[in-house]
Formats: sequence, structure tokens, C-alpha cells
Amino acid sequence: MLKKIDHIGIAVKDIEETAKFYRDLLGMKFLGVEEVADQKVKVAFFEIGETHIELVCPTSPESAVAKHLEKKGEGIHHICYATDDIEAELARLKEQGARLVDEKPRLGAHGAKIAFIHPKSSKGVLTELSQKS
Ligand code: CMX
Repeated sequence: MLKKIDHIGIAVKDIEETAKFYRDLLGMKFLGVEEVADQKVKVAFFEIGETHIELVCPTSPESAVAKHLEKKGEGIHHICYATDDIEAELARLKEQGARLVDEKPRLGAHGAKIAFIHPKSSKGVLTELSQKS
């Protein structure tokens, strides 16, 4: 079962520059920056109520986010939902015909298990599932 929106991911070219808007103008609590080597990105988290804004910046031109920035520019990149059982959710979604990017979870920020569902399955919205470690 999906529990809540864990975060909304926003693709950016410069984390420090964009952080000024979320931290200083909107006044969100800044939770820090982390590199997610597996995804070839650097991410910054901001807390807003029970959810988060995640700034995502590529660390390599090979990153999926670098390709997205090239094609679409900066802006909303994905929506991530929290679950307590990511394997069961992936199995359920696959059985119901969703196109999975990741058949098995990968390692995301804060050691969470993550997996993506292809935007072609969801009217153009890249969807992520996340299970906290
Ligand atoms: N939102 C909406 N559509 C997207 C998208 C996104 N974020 N990223 C790609 N697409 C679309 C493309 O526009 C393209 O559409 P068209 O065929 O209509 O032009 C289609 O998906 C295929 O895109 P592509 O550029 O050819 O790229 P790939 O097929 O190689 O990869 C995807 C697409 C979704 C599989 C890849 O971007 C991916 O694996 N993403 C998940 C990983 C990721 O984004 N990690 C970073 C986040 C890190 C984190 O939060 O921890």
C-alpha cells in the first residue's frame, strides 16, 4: 500500500542556487545534500509538513536527469510515494500492467530502497516508490 507523497523531485542545474528559493524565500527547513552514486545525481531535501521537496542535479552527463534537463529543462521531474513493502508494490503494479523502470529496488538517498515506474505508464509523470531503510 502507498502511504503518502514522500517527495516531489525537481530537476535543477545548480543545487546551491535553487536552494536559496526553497530555504530562504519559501522558508522550508533544509535537511542537507547527499550524493546518490547509483543514480548519478546529487540531491538536496527540504521539509514541508509531512513531505519533502527534493532538488535533483546530475553528477554525470550519463545520468537520466542530465538527459531530462537537456530535453525538457529545469522543473518537476518525478513524484515519489512512500511504502512499507516496495517489493510487494512492484509485483502488484507489474501484474496490473505498469511499465517498471526497475524490476527490483535500488539504493536511493538516505539508504532507502527505491524503484521507478516509467512515465509512459502514467500519462507522462515519472513515478518513484520509496521504502525507508
Ligand atoms: N518525466 C516525464 N517524462 C520523462 C521523464 C520525466 N522525468 N524522463 C524521461 N521522460 C520521457 C521522455 O520525455 C521520453 O518521452 P518521449 O518518448 O515522448 O519523447 C520518454 O520518457 C523516454 O525518455 P528518454 O529520454 O528516451 O529516456 P530513457 O528511455 O532512456 O529513460 C527513464 C527514461 C524514465 C527510463 C529514465 O529517465 C529513468 O530511468 N529515470 C529514473 C531514474 C531517475 O530519474 N533517477 C534520478 C532521481 C534520483 C532520486 O530521486 O533518487
